[in-house]
Amino acid sequence: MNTQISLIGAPTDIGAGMRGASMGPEALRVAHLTRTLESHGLQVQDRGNLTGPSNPWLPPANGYRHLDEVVAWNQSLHAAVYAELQLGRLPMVLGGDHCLGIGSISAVARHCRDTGKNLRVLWLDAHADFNTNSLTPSGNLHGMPVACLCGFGPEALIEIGGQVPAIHAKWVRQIGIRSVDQGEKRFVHEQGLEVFDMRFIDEMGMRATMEQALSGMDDNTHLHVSFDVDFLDPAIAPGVGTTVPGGPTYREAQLCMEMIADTGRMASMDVMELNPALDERNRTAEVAVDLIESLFGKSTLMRK
Ligand code: EXY
Ligand code: MN
Ligand code: MN
Ligand code: MN
Repeated sequence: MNTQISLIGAPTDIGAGMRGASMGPEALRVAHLTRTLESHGLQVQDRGNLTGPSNPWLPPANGYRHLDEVVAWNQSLHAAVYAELQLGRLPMVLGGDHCLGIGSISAVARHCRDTGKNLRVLWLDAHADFNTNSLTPSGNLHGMPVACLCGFGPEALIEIGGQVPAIHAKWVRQIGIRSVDQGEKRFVHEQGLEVFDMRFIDEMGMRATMEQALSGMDDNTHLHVSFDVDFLDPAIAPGVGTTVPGGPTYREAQLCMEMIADTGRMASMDVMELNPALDERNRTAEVAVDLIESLFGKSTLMRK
């Protein structure tokens, strides 16, 4: 795996239904993200934070809240992630809310087109994030990034990566899903997204789930991990705006990350939706850093 990591802070809550995810990047830094990665022999460059429009806190217009601002943040993130990939580095986006997945993953998809790689996206989340402006109950764009990436969304967002759609639904595997809106659920089925929901994980266990979700990759696969912190059970991760009970436990989440690390294929990632305003003494940020450590192959005594 690439050992040259670039941290890109995107301090905004522009697509969320609650304020506070804008403080996510700093909370991850306070939880010693850089030092922790360095302790595993990784070379980390913290590129600091992107800047963008502030949150005007307005109601939806045409089914979208803050569309212009969401576009601006994602354009800027797209450029930053693409630049790091061109330098041969592994970009780690520190969100920020999950609408930023559009800028991040569209950049990864563009890089994969440039280099002839096959893209696989692992979407770790309580939510499918597959709403459109007609399906959304809220207008919040953090509930729509996967749909936008698959070509369903406002023009200015779906074309950020230069090709529409940026990705195909069949490249995506969603894990940990347990909150999907009615219309969104139909659309997920219609588009054929592969979803390993909590029912599946309950019945099959995390190991079999990850074996399936990670199957079919090869030396030419670029694996992108989009980690929405609300993937985790709220008992271990209260610091998010949209907690949903019944998520993976600490050990299940660790195993998920460890199995991703074992593939050696992860080449870009996001850490999204951490909301320090809702956290308790930064403990959700600390859990996120623990899990990121496992994503980069922190091993126990049992393995090399
Ligand atoms: N499905 C709901 C909506 O679209 O408003 C909630 C979305 C929450 C999205 C979080 C970040 O993953
Ligand atoms: Mn590359
Ligand atoms: Mn999400
Ligand atoms: Mn979520």
